[in-house]
Amino acid sequence: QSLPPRKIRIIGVPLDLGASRRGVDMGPSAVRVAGLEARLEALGHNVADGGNISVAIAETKHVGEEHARYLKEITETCTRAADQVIETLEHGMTPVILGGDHSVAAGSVSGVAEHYRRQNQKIGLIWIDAHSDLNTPETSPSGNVHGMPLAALLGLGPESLANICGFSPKILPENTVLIGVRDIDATEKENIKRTGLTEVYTMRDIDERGMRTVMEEALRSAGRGTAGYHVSLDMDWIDPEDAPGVGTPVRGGATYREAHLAMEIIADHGRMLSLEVVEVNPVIDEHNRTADLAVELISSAFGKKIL
Ligand code: Z70
Ligand code: MN
Ligand code: MN
Ligand code: MN
Repeated sequence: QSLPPRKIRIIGVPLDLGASRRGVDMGPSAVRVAGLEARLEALGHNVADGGNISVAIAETKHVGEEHARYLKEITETCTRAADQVIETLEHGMTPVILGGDHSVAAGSVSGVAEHYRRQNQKIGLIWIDAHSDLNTPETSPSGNVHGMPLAALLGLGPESLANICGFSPKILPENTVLIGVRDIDATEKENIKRTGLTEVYTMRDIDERGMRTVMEEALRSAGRGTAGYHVSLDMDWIDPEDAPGVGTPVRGGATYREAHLAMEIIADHGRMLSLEVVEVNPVIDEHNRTADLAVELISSAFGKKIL
């Protein structure tokens, strides 16, 4: 029925300072209410909920720099998330991070990278998203930090995020894969070239070559010469028909079936080091459908099989 049992720790990061639309701070609650812990335990895993990391709310803070709004508070939150992830891995547990907006990834991935760096190992990164999140404060059209975490992890900036855990970059371009992108700013296209990323699988690639081929290639690149990989799943990857409750809905996303298949293939390969699911927005969801889907996809990633 499932993978070898794992010890899993859930870490909630109710952060919404990185996005303009409010409400993704309620994402961790919605995913818990959808039954995450019980569903993973039903698969035979040992699951402990580590609660939420403390996060500032917009009403008590100043926007700060217009080109990277709330960067100071987001960096503080990401640093705490990185520490929690390191502590979780040190205890032999697999972190499951619940966002919050995608800027949390600048912390979670840093934590995973730091933990394996101490063992002289690299990690890979599977970034599954409608967006490429490769803006810097200089290129961002919005100033929203959730459009920047991948740039930070690859060492482009913003500097305070890029330097979490005291080293940069956290991952190499050849071990970083983007899956499902369909909304990339012109400036981000330049940044893709600057970083040397080659493993960018757009929705067109998925349509033309199929989910299975894309995933096999992507996992091979992320796994080459690494301890394994972190999976960062932005729920806006999935078509708004099936995932209406997300920070930034974009037409033309993955279907329910493609999304499950991708997670099942990740489970089959058995090399996922940590998982995060971000951008669930209960304020615009329909009866918690998007959070329910998040729980289903996490279950598939942890070995749930149809038969
Ligand atoms: C745009 C920006 C973004 C997520 C939207 C959008 C970025 N490229 N990321 N939703 N998760 O503002 O930088
Ligand atoms: Mn438990
Ligand atoms: Mn994103
Ligand atoms: Mn996105």
